[in-house]
Amino acid sequence: MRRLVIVSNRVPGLKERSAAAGGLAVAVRDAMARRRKLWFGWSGRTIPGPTRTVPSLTRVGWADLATIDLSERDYAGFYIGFSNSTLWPLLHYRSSLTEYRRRDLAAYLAVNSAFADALVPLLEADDLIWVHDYHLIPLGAALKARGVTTRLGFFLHVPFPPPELFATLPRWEELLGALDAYDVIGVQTSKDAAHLNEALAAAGVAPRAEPFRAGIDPAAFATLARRAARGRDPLRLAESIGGRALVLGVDRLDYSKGLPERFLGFAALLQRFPEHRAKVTMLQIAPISRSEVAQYRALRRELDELVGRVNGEYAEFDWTPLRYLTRSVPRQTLAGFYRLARIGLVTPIRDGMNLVAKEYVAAQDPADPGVLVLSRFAGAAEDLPGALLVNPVDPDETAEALNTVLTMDLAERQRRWQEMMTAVERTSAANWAGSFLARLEGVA
Ligand code: GDG
Repeated sequence: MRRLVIVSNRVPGLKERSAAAGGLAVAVRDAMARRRKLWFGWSGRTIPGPTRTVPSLTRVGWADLATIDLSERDYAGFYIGFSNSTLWPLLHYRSSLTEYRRRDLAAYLAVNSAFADALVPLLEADDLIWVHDYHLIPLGAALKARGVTTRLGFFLHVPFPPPELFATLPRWEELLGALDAYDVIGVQTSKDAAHLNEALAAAGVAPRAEPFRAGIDPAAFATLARRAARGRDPLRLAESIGGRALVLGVDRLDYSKGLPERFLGFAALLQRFPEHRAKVTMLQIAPISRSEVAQYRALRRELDELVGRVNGEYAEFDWTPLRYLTRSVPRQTLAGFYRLARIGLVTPIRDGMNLVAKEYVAAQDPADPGVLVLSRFAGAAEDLPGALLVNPVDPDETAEALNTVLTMDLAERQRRWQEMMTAVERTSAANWAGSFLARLEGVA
């Protein structure tokens, strides 16, 4: 069996084992347990400079890891700049948040070249190379320029916007032209594929993208949640909500996730359906991310204020409606929290897939399942017909969906859960990675 070389901006599993439990890592580890694997990427460290192109090698139980350190300048231009201040907002349809600086694009191209310089000496003749996400669009072309002839695949984890929007990016044709180096290009949904293919055609580039729906390991996550529900922290949470219904949100603190709109939706529930006051508690876990980017800091300030306002307005002396944590919690605890929640509230303004939605479904007790309230703009909405779909920018619509679930009978919750769980199993991580690699190997 050919060795698999995975390239992504960050390499999982470097520090603790639990870090390897994120969506992409789990998918790859479980789907290809029998293959030899090399995972290459940035170490997460910056150095005064210049970027190192001699990788550090580590062996963990399930893969060989190779990483390089980025110079502080490259980190600023490549990661903070072009990746997360230009491409991230643009790919999430947020052109008004999109910044553009020529020097950031130069750093983006330079880091992709540095990745290629560092990776080439580690390659074997018949490796399969699978490159992940928007940070590394030009990597395939940089590898080919250095004489790599093996099969190259690329997967975009985030959405692709309508072509007119993408074309607001200076030199967009050139960036898409770099995709020509890949043998297989995967995106999350058929809509993303249609948009990207239209943009590729407009740029006169020949390759075509196909959807491969990302997912989780449903059986493993269900087991984790069942066990975790008896753990210390989930029991403490259950005790502290004292029989109230729990509404749970879990997202990186990111403007694509619709957090302010979600809090307004919860406030609208309390305002318009006062019968639920003091009978429902919302918990939002929102680990801080990308705090070097100004818009993320502004979002955090906005949320701090909004949470204070909602609680100030609706709290009782013995009931806090909205609990908000910007810390991350261990994966196992998270699984136990999902299982306790009557409602999983997942309302991104735009999201490639959204694995939280699938994790929430897999974590439920089949005998007494909760219900997912999901944004119609998450990729997962295409997969999960049993969810209540909402337009996240309308707080009243979110409030109405919350009220519907809070008054839903057990039979309907079970029917919806069954439908969703079947879909989560069908679109598992193993199927996602397996079908992508089968295409890459040329057997499907
Ligand atoms: C990108 C695309 C696409 C979150 N908080 C904690 C925590 N998490 C874990 C969740 C889940 C993962 O992080 C988040 O995955 P999502 O898919 O929901 O969102 P992104 O991070 O934006 O991922 C997305 C995905 O790539 C895969 O293709 O679906 O559209 O944006 O696994 O559980 N984990 C722990 N503590 C936390 O506090 N341990």
